[in-house]
Amino acid sequence: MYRLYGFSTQNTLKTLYVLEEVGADYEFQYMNLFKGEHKTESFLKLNPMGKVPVLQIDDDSLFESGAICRYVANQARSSLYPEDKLLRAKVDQWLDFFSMHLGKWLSTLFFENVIKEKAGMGEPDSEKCEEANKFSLQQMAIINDHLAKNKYFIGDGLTIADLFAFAYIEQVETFDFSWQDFPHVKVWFDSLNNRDSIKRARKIVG
Ligand SMILES: N[C@@H](CCC(=O)N[C@@H](CS)C(=O)NCC(=O)O)C(=O)O
Repeated sequence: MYRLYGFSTQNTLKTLYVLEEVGADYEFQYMNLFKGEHKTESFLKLNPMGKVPVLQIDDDSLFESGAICRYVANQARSSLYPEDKLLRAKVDQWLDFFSMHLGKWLSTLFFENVIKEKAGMGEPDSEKCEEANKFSLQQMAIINDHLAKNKYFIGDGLTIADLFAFAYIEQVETFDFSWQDFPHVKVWFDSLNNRDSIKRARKIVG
């Protein structure tokens, strides 16, 4: 059985979506980041960066949400991480795209507009928001074109790329954002939003 240490934000949610989608046997350990539970000596042994998520696997553990998503899908021999090498590389391509580009910008907007207020960290930084907004809109247009031609990120089959992307994109629901220019992303978003795995995972983090 796995144990996932996590919080209620996108990096944990990605991994929960994959665990739920493959029907993995796991328990969830909520880490209250506002109370610094991720900086204790025992947690730093699991992830020296002091960040969540961390997946404990018997006496071993894994950090970095992308690595966790790949491992869980691989262990389950799930088509969420296809065996074909090129399809697998395409899944990796989208995971990298979201970590390095669109997901990073959307997470900046989420942090500035939502987390800062919750944590009493002051007002959003307007320069950071402006930059993140500009790149988010440019890159949403790129995936809107892609999803106009593909039901999911990799053609017709759901993969971890969709679940990973969804965790970043759902953050737009928490701040001022219009779907108007991104109708194909919205269709894809709604189809994932209705999945039982996503609903179950959300209940777990509360
Ligand atoms: N690249 C890491 C990022 C993990 C990360 O930044 N987690 C945040 C929560 S979403 C965290 O633990 N922040 C607490 C901190 O940095 O002190 C991943 O994908 O797992």
